[in-house]
Amino acid sequence: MRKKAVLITGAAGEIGQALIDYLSAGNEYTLLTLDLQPLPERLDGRSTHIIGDILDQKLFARLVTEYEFDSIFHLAALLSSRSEFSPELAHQVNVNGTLTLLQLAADQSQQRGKSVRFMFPSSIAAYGLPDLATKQRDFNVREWDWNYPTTMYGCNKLYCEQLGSYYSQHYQQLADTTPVMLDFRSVRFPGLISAFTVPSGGTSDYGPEMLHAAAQGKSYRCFVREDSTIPFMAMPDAIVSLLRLWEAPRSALNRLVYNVTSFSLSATEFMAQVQHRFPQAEVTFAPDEHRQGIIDSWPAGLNDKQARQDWGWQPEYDVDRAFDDYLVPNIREMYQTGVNG
Ligand code: AKB
Repeated sequence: MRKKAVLITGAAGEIGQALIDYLSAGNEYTLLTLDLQPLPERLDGRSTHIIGDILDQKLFARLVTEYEFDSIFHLAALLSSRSEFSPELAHQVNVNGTLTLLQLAADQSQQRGKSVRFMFPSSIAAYGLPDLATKQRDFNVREWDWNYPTTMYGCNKLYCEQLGSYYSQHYQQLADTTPVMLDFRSVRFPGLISAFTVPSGGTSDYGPEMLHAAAQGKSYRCFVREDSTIPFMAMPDAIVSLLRLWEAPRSALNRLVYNVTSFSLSATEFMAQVQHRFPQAEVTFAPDEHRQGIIDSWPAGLNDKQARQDWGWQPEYDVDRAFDDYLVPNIREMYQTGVNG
């Protein structure tokens, strides 16, 4: 008899760690987590953790004999800046890895006669605006606007959204019988800011890096221009959005991919928020031409009206609450005590 479990890939990453906290809280779910890295010690005992590669087909062949997955949170990915250093590797991890998981979910949906719910975090990187004038004019983009990514990561995210839609709506469309298809759902995240972890390999990282540097009394060289504006969100809201969409009845959903956002800030405004809480914070601006190009191509804001309408999305943390109630108190405590989370 196979064990029922919720699978989380990329579990040692920022979203993964926060998601494990939430999902393990009520002891309601058996979690199987996968990552190339071990989980931090504080998450010991919360899941069965496997150190492994999402490109390892043999690993998955073994896992499906042991587990039946009700849901999969497929978080593993190489982020936008990292992906530009090795685009082909990024494609393998971000696209081939997702394809393997979709295939697994499709097979398991058929075997158990019930859809596996497949949660996929997408990103503002799926957008590509042509110039700053357009970025300013079309400030809050809708899901179908400007889907012309300029990064490998953005191309991968956009294509995997399409793959997910295919597997959940048209898979094996010429077969004699219609298979039970998986249930794919995705949110396009803005830049995420966690109090407990610092991102690596992303391009929105300057926000959280600036804050974490200030909290440690370190100076920070920001790699984008002062006026660079993108949307952000505090990590608890990111997790809640994933979970709300996960729990929503299928009949309520008018799309498979939804924008979610909380607040938009320019890099100067971000710095002002940080310096308001950490007056000694030293920030200089030394834009990197290439990373700047990526940020300029991303939207300044997201229109998340459809998520609000269909499944009641509403961020809990606006910019002030994010800094005052979540980020700053937790970051201060973490760097004072050295205790993570
Ligand atoms: C990145 O910067 O690559 C990510 C993202 C916006 O998806 N944080």
